[in-house]
Amino acid sequence: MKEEILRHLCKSLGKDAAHSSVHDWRVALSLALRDRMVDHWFRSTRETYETRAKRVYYLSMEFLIGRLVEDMAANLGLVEEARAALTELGQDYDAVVLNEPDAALGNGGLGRLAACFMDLLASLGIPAYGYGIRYEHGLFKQDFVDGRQVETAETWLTQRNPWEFERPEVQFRIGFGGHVDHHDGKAYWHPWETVLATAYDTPVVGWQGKWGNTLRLWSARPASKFDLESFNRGDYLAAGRSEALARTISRVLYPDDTTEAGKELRLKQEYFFTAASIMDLLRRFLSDHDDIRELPQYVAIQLNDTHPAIAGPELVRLMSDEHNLPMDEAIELARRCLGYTNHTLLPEALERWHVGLLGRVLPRHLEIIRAIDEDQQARHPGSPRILEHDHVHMGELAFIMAHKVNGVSALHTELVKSTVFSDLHRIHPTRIVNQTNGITPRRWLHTCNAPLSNLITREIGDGWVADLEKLKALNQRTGDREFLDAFSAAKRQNKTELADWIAQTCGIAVDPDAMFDVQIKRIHEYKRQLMNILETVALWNEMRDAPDAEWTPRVKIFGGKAAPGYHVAKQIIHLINDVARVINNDPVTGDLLKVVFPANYNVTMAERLIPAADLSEQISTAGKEASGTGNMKFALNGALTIGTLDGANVEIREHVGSENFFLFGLTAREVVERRHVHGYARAAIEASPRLSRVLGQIADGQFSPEDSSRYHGLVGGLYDHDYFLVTCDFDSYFDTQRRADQVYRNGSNWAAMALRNTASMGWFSSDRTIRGYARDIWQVDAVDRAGLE
Ligand code: 26Q
Repeated sequence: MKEEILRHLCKSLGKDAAHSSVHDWRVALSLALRDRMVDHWFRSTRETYETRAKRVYYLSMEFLIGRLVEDMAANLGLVEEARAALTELGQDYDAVVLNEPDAALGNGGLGRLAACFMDLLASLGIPAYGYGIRYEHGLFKQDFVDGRQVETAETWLTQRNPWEFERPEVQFRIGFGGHVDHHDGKAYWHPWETVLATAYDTPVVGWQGKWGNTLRLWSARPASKFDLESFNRGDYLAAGRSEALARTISRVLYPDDTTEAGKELRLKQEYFFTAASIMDLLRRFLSDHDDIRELPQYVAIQLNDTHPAIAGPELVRLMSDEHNLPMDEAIELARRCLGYTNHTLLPEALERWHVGLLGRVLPRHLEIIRAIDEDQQARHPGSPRILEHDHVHMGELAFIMAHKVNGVSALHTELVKSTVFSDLHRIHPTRIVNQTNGITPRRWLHTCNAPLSNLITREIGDGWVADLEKLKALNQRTGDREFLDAFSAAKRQNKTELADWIAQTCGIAVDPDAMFDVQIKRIHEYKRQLMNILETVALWNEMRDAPDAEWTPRVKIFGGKAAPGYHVAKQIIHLINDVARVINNDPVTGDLLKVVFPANYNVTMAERLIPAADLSEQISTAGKEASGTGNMKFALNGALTIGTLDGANVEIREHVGSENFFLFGLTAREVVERRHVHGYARAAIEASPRLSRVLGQIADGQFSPEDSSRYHGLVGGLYDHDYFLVTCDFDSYFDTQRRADQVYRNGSNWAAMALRNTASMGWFSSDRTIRGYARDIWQVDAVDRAGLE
């Protein structure tokens, strides 16, 4: 390893060890690790090719990967070797690892899920490709200026990316706009502009390095530096046009995690990567099959939400326009290849495109979508329309073009059946299935939490890393005082390290013995960070009223970004920072209560915070969070959850036991009923002196003396249209928090409950999730190559 690192430093980077920076060492180490992956990777590709195995294609606009060095080293079993090599070379391994920028090619849950799936597909030996966009700028960087969120461009690619292989020979021409000619019963699309999609491949090697898949990300290039044909015709503008489009199309990730109404560039991004991926997989298929009708036997395509839903019409277009299949047969063939995962019920997040826009950008696809719509009507008269009110509904399109549609938690799937897709569900009663989300135990326990991970391995061996259900064995230790102490000590160590980091990055001193209460996720009204900060103020009030009472010291930790155009979410950030400033400087409460909100929450920060959390905040309005995956990461790392009956919380509670979960709040059904009660929010506020007091303080400017009306709008909104029922759940949330306080004060009981959580979370490995997809949707075999030689 030492020699390989030195060789890369010299031969690949052209650097002399004596004059190398941390960055150089990190790139050299990454290249050395990548070398070790390549053999596994080639072997897997060869085997898939030779056995003509069915391949899975996971299409996702987002892959929220984070850092890779530790992950790759862990999967290859090379962590100790790498550490030793760098140490012998006089370098600090930890500093080298920290030098890597996060690959933040995603907004949140959906993108992180795609990254976890890539790990599991490789670990289970399923031949698979992830397809996405190689954004030049990932999710924006967040700073706070006077408590307000300020965004700047993220720059992960300004440094060399050592993991990827550029594939200049893999290129597809992607057309946009223009017109369609019809003659002799055939359609000919003449695009107005064209860009080239070129591939960058990152090898993804699974646990113990036995199998490797490819994450192929597309980057846009001008179709030719100066489109010669147009230039010769004297059409200088056309020649420049494709160059301008190529420069923007893979430039930046859209930072909204709910649909932003009909942005043309977004539609072009979606088509760009979907079309390139479909062309690529068809080319691969046709290189060793003659009959395109066999496609469904060899290809399973999974759509991560509707973002790649244009894959349906694109497949139909290629099969009918280029391979001359009849339209209805093309539709049926495409359907047998496609699966669609729904991640949201929020009406504003369901993608729809104006027909004018879609027809302008993709004229042939609009014709095909109309044909799909007619085909569906002919087979199922009265079926919901894909095209309605001048809009193309991507959810309906994805549903109709997929042979299976899945929700991401049991509750969510039931709601998918009974709400957004109820009519389609009636027509296709076996199409919707559930696949509860999961997380990779490698990143989210083994790598991110060394103290706990080592303790578990000492106790039950290391088999749990590949088979998380083995954690169940820890249930026998919940009465073992010595083991509980060791379990608490591991948590304590993580908390001490986090406290040091908080002191350094935020300048706030926190007590590692206080309860670390963490809410980290995108800032959204439905996720109710607002309720959390209101409860914080209420607690502060009561501590000040009786500072000598028996309190449980707390550190409230927040992390998360708001979409740049989401005004209310940005106000909530501002409020949290304003409240933090006041509370953290209050000598009366002192160490009893601190509020910490480090800027720029990302995967790396999650890896730091989750192992150190005592309490996990999963407090969304019931029925709104499709699943959540952060909730799983916390419980696995021995945090107790305070949460509503929403998304996967329901299943987590069933697995860990209701006595080890702090439940509060209205159910999804009660939420819907309550909204029908006239003036429900005002009534809830008036019935709660505690909440009225807090809202009064915020509205009066107690936390924003320099601008006392700053939160009039936010507080007024709660009185008048508290759509997410912060007011209705507030008292029950506050009381449940106090119950958590009491349990925490009795430390040993808390530790036993936390251990039950860790021990019971095996089912939430994405191992189980991927096996479910393989069995119910893709019809491929999971071969456990991790255990094979
Ligand atoms: C769509 C169109 C235009 C611009 C942006 C978007 C867009 C981008 C990202 C819409 C939605 C998203 C992301 C959604 C998401 O992350 N959903 C989460 O998915 C997780 C994995 O299934 C669930 O656990 C979460 O509950 C769900 O919120």
